[in-house]
Amino acid sequence: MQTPDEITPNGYVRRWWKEAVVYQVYPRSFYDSNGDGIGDLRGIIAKLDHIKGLGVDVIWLSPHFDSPNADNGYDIRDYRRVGTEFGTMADFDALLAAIKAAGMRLIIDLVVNHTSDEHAWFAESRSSRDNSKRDYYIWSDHKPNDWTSIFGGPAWTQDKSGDWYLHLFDPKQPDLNWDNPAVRQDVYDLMRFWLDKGVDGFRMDVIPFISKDKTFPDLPEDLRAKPQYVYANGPHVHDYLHEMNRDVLSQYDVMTVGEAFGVTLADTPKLVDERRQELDMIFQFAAVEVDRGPDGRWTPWRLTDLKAVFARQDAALDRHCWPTVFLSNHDNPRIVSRFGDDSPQWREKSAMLLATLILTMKGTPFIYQGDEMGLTNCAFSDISQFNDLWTVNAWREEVESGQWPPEAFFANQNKLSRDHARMPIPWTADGGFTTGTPWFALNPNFAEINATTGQGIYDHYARLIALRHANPALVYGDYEDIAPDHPQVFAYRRTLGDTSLLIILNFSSNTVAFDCPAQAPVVTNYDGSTGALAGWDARIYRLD
Ligand code: TEU
Ligand code: CA
Repeated sequence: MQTPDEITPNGYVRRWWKEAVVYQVYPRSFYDSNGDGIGDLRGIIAKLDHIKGLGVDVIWLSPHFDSPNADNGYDIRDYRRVGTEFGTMADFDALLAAIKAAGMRLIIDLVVNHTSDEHAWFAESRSSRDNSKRDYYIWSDHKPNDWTSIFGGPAWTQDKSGDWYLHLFDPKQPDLNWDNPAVRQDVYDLMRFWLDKGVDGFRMDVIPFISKDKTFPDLPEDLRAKPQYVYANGPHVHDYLHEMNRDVLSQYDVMTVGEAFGVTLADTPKLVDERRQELDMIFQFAAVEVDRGPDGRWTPWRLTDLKAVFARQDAALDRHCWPTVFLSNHDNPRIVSRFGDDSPQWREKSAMLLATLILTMKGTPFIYQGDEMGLTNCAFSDISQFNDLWTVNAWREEVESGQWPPEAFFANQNKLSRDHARMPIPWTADGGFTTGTPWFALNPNFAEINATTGQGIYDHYARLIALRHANPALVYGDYEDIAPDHPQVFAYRRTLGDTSLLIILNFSSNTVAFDCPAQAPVVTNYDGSTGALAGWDARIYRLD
C-alpha cells in the first residue's frame, strides 16, 4: 500500500527532492585519478568523502558520456557509453554504488535536445534524403529562416546533400526532431537504461527547446539578442514532457530538474506544477541574469534586483510548484567573484554569506563544485587561454571582425565566461588535480585559493546544510523579504507553523546598522556577532 502524502502546515507535499541539497560535479575538472590530465569517474570516487562531508544528499553529474567534446560533453555521440576519458561502465557502476553506500543519490545529465553530429543517428540521417533516420533531425531543402545559434552564427547549416539542418547550438550539435515518435521512444529507452541502473533522476539540458515551430517564422526584432525566448516556446513542449513523465518518469522514484533557458518566471508553473505531471523543478535563469544587459553583455547588478527575483519567483510559484536555488554552475562565473567580493579581505566572509543565502532560501539548493572552497574567477588576457567554444566563437565574430576592441571583450569575458567555473579543482597548494598535465589550466591563484585553504568555507557550508536538514522551516517555510528596498542588506523570514527563522545578510564590505534580534544567531560567519553588521556579515536567528 502506498503511504499517504505528508503535507506541511502551509500546504506543500513533502518530497525527498524538496528536502535535498544537490552538489554539481563537472567530471572533467573534478579530480584526475590516472594522471592523463582529465578528471574521471574514479576521481569522483576518490573524493567522495569531500562531497559527503558537506552533508549533501544528491550529486548531479554533468555529462559523462561518449562525446567528441565539441561542447565538453554536451554533444553526445553514444548515450549508453561512458566517455573513454572518464572511464568505463564498470567505473560508473562503482561510482553509483559508492554514492548509494554513502547514503546519497545520483542524478545524471540528459542532453536530448540535440546529439553530436557524430552520433550514429545523425550519421545515418545525413547519409541520404531517403534514409530511415532522415526524420530524426530537422532538415529543409532551403534555409527556412534567420534563427541564430546560441553560440553565434546561423542555426542552419547546409550539409552534403544540399539540405540544411537545424542546430540551436554548435553545428556539431544537430537538434533532434521530437515530432517523430520514434525519436521520443528512443529517448525514453535511453532514460530507462540509466534509471534501471539505479540513477535517481535527471538534470535535463535546455529541455524547453525540444519542440520547434515548424512554420519557422523569423526572429522578432526584440528577441534577436535573446532567441532562447523563442526557442523555449515551441508548440508541443508540454505534450512531450507530459508523455515522458507518464511513460517513463512516473514509473520510478526519481527527481527531475529541467534547465529552463528561455522560460520566463510567469511560464514556470506550466513546467513544474505537480498537477500537470511534467517536471519536478526547473532552473529559472532570472537570478543569474541580473548582471546581463539587454544585449546579453555584463552590466553592474544591484542587490535590490536580486531580491526582486526571489520575491517574484515566490509570487509566481504556489504550493503546487517547487523552485530551485542556484547562483552558479558550469555555465556561469564563480559565485564569490560575481555576487560577493573576491578581494583577499572579503573573499571568505562573502563566500560564506552566499552559502547562507542559497541554503536558507525556499527551493532545492544546487551547489557548484569548488564554490565550497571559495574559488574565484580568473583574469584572462589572451584568447589562447580560453577553452569554451562560446567564447572562441564570440572572439571570431566580434573581435576579429573589428566590432569590439579586445580589451572590452576580455573585460566582458572576465565577468561572464563559462571557463571560470570549468578550471580544474585545486585540491592542494600544489594544484593536486592531476599528476600529469591538466586538460585546462588551473586558476593561477591555486597556491592561495584551494580546498585546503578553503576549509573554513567548507565547514560553513556543512553547518548550513545540517541546519537546513534540522529545520523544515528552511525548506518549506513561507518566504518574506522584510527589507526589499534596503540597498545593502538582504533580510528575510522563513516561517513554518510555529517556527520562524530570520536571515540577515550584509551584501557589502561596510559596517551597516540594522535592527537585529538581541539573542545570539544560530549560525553566523562571525564569532558571536551582535550589534551592527560587519562587512559581509551573515546571521541566522531562530525566533521561536
Ligand atoms: O546550457 C544552455 C545554454 O545555452 C547556456 O550555455 C547559456 O548559453 C549560458 O548559460 C549563458 O547564459 C546548456 C548546458 O548547460 C551548456 O553547458 C551547453 O553548452 C548547452 O546547454 C548546449 O548543450
Ligand atoms: Ca583521468
